[in-house]
Amino acid sequence: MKCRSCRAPAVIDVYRHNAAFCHPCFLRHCREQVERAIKSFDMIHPGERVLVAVSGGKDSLALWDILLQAEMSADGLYVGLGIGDYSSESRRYARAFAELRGAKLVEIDLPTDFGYDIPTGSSAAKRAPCSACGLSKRHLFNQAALDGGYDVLATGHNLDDEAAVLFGNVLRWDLPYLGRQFPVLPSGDGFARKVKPLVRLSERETAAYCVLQGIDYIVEECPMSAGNRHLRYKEALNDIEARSPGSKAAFYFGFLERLAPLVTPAAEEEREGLHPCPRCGSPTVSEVCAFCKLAARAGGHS
Ligand code: Q46
Ligand code: ZN
Repeated sequence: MKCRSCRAPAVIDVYRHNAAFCHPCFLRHCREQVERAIKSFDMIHPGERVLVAVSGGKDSLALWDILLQAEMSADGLYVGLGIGDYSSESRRYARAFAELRGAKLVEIDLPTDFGYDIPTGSSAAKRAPCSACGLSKRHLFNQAALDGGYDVLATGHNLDDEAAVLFGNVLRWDLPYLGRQFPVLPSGDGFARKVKPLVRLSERETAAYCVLQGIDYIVEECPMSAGNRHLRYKEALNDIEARSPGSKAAFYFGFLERLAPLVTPAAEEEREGLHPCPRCGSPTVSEVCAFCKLAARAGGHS
C-alpha cells in the first residue's frame, strides 16, 4: 500500500477517499480537510479569536491541535461535568495538552461553579443523562464564548457525529432541529457563532491523527453514554458505510447541499420568539431558560 501523495509506504487507508497515506501526508490530509471546511462554510476569518470546547477526547484535542498548527488564536474550554473518575481523567488530558503547548485552557466546573453535576441533574429533571449534559454544555459553551469576547466557538463534532444526528432528525422529521444542523450557526440574539471544523473527517481519521501526532487523549467512553440513541444510529451507519464507503459523507453533505436550504425557515422561526432569560440573560423561548430550570431542580444555581 503506497501513499497517494508521495508513494512512500502508507500507514493508513481512507476508504471513503479510496486513498492511502503515509504518516506526514495523512497529517497534512487532516489539516487540509479542516482548512477546506473552514473556507467552504466561512467558519473562521483571519485574526479571529477562537474558543475550542475540549473534552479530553480525540476529536476536540485533534481540532485544537490543528487550529494551533494553523497558527490561529485558539484557547481551549474545559467543562467539568462531575461524572466521577471520567471527569477527573478527562480534565487531566485537557490540562496536559494545554501545558505541553503553552496554550490557554479556560476551565468551568459544573459542581463547583453551579452546584450540581450531570448524574444529579439528570435524575432531578427526569431527563436522560446526555440530554441534561447537552443542555448544560450548550449553555456554558455559549456563555463562556460571549463572556471571554471570543469571535467563535468551535466544537469537535466529526462526520460520524453529524451523520448520526442527521439520521435521528430525519427518522423523526424534526424540522427545527434539521434547520439548525449546519456546520456554522451565526452569532446574534445572545448566541456566539458556532462552528464544527471537523465535519470533513471521520472518527477513525481523528483517532489516527492523534496517534500519529502523539496526542494523548482519554480513550474510555463516558460511563453515562450507555443507552444514548446516537450510538445506535452510529452503529447502523457504520454498517452501511462498511458495505458502501462514502455513504455517510453522501448522506450528510447531500443534506447540506440539497435539503438544508429548505428547512432553515423552521429554525429561523424559532429564533424569532426569543427573549433574555430573567435569571441568566441567555436567549430562551420559555419564561425561564432550560439551563436555569435544570440547575434549580438539581439543587444548584445559575
Ligand atoms: S459527556 Fe455528556 Fe457525552 Fe457523557 S453524559 Fe452524554 S453528552 S456521553 S459527549
Ligand atoms: Zn437562564
